[in-house]
Amino acid sequence: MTSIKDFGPEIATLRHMARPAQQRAKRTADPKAAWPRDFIWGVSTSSFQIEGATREDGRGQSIWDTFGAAGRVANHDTGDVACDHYHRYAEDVALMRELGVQAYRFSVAWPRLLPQGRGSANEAGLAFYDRLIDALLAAGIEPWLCLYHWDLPQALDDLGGWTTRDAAGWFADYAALVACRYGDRVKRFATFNEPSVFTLFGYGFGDSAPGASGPVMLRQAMHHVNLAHGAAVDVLRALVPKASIGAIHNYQPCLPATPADAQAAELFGAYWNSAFPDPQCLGAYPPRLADAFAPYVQPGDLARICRPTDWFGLNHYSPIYAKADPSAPLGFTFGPAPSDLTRTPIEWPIYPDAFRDTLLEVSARYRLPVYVLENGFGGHDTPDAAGKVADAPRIDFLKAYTDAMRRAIADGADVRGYFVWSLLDNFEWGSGYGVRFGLVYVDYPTQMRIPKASFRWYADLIKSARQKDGLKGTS
Ligand code: IFM
Repeated sequence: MTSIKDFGPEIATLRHMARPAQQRAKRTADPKAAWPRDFIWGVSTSSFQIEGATREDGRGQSIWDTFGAAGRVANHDTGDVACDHYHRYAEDVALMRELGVQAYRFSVAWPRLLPQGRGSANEAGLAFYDRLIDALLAAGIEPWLCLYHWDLPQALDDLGGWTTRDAAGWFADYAALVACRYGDRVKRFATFNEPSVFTLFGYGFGDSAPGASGPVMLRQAMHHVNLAHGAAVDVLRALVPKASIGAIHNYQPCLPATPADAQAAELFGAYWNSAFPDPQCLGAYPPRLADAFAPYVQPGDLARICRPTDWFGLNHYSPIYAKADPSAPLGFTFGPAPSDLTRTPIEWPIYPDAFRDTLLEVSARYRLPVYVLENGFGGHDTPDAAGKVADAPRIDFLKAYTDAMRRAIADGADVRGYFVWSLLDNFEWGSGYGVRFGLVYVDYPTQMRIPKASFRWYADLIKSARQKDGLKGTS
């Protein structure tokens, strides 16, 4: 059995985050203040969560197909159909155009391009993203392409997946294929989405695909994902002229559920917030984890990982409350949030000040322009008798979080864009289709799309922000 002690010396790397943000001064943003010039408004999705068509046109199997087929997702849901975006992408691009977004962050399904993860490419899969990218460009929407949003080809997992060092080379080859095919039209590339989430849940806690758990596999996977990131940055830089490259990290205060959980929160925070951004942007594992990772780090690795990038992608929803749990595979687990915090219907604390603090923290620590590439509200929306989805709580959430973002910008955070998660209701991983994050409601039996009230609210926000931007004149 593992405990916190297995993870190395205790060094307070995240002490600055342990002070609850509610104790800090609250200020209100000037509602008339304009957003920064050229601020980018967008929406995000991911391949497995929306595409469906998992057995069509030569796509290979991914670890999430396997996980779903094993009945490990709520309600025995699978990604087989999802939002049928593979066939309905044109309708979805039209919705984005109506919304008025300037950019769309999506991911490419590695097993659609390389059914075995390496070797022969699948022309039908490549052609799908040609169609999508061309439709976006025709609609005046900039494609932001993420290489990896968790759908590892099963064939590679059979060879050890991220726990093997070879994975970095497989990923670099896949990145080269993507760069060569789409680099004439796509300039914004992200290597990974939320590497700490898919490694912690997939190799640490064991409740996401591929369902492994234990500190050794976790650290191997984390280090190899870091190596893969560095290798892919080099490949993209070499193959795509004027590429603008980043990685997307979830980053949020990791606070102790009780005073006795302070060490657990520090350790959880080191894994959750720092294990990827620190080596990728600062060239070192956080001190709290350095000894634990030492067995996997070969000479030259940190230089291979820390490659120059152009921006920091930030996903943020709420703070984490951690508690020590010696029986958990990693010695820590999620603890209860304070009872006085309001929560979303899926029990995530609503805490906009923590978002403001995080933006300031990330901007100062990594000194890169920040793009918020996910923020949103998960609920259980249903259409009313008139067929409308009146999601006032989501609007309140988005208002509060965009207001907090504006305050962070006013206080000096270099934030350049904001993307709502998500355009559509979609496959919410282990929760299946029971949780809805979309600005657009998806009626799964008919695949009808119904823009929610929040869709109209976000369209208005973008319109007014861009009008103010236009009024400012050129910079
Ligand atoms: O749906 C996920 C997404 O895939 C990654 N970030 C968090 C979202 C909501 O849980």
